[in-house]
Amino acid sequence: MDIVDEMLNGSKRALARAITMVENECHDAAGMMRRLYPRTGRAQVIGITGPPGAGKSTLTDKLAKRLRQQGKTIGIIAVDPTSPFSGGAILGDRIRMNELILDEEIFIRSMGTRGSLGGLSRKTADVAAVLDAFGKDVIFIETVGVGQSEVDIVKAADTTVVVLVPGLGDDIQAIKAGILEIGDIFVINKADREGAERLNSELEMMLVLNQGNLAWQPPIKKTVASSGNGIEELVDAIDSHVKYLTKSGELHRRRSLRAKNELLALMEASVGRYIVNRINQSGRFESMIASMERREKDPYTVANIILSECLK
Ligand SMILES: Nc1nc2c(ncn2[C@@H]2O[C@H](COP(=O)(O)OP(=O)(O)O)[C@@H](O)[C@H]2O)c(=O)[nH]1
Ligand SMILES: [Mg+2]
Repeated sequence: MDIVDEMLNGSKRALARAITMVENECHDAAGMMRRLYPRTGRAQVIGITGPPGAGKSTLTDKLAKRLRQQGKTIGIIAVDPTSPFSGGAILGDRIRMNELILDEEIFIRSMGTRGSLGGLSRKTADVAAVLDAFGKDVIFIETVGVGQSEVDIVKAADTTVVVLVPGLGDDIQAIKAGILEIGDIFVINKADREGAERLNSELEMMLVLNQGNLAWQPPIKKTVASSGNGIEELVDAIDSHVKYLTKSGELHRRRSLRAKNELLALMEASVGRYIVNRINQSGRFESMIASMERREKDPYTVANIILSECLK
């Protein structure tokens, strides 16, 4: 039996190894994905994003426990660019989520972001696909929502939950427009703190301005993740969003857009590699760059020359 067979037989060790292969962009990973892909598309993928310290891990922990009570199996992918650890362990997350690891049906993987900025969203999507093929019912992707790469990561999710907290700098303008657009559900966590009401009304106003007449009005839920307050309501909101996605055809639309983007990104990467290899082999790369340095040629012209030669 090989790793895919073992994994599909339910081996958690094989699952962990398969994920490592994807993470390390192992040569065999593509062959593995070919066999796993037909088994994907069943899991519900939930993105949890927001500023550091907002309570995303605590919230994910509580949501996972709640869903376990409904008999669902869970995978958690924690992506944190602030993690200083190579290979990806986020110490805080590991410790806090340790309790969950005791539950056989919850699989947690922390992913480092070092040295893989561009490919990170694709890797995260692939790790989610592996968990999906393994048979996890619900997959959480926790990511620090600060920049474009995090927004890209969250695109792998069916439902995106944006977690905010009162008092993170008084100014709601600090909340980037990008994060308002990706939120299907907004959570004001640490609602036990002062300023939750004000954040709520400010957020309501921004969402009204932002949404025009969308079929789905992103709800705002208040939670205290550390005590579990509001988790039930959040689970209900996620359920409603899934129902909306299915009924409206939006799930299908999102997933086909995702498939298209995945394919485009993969092709861009491999065409790029192919061209760089060719030009390196020809030994003319350096001289072309030198001609740019001398301002004899501009980068557009050079790129065009290379492309037309390669595509002949
Ligand atoms: N007061 C309060 N603290 C919370 C709440 N939720 C999480 N915390 C605490 O906030 C800190 C950061 O939480 P964590 O889940 O690691 O945040 P993350 O960085 O977004 O994943 C931890 O010390 C949590 O115990 C909450 O609702 N209220
Ligand atoms: Mg966290």
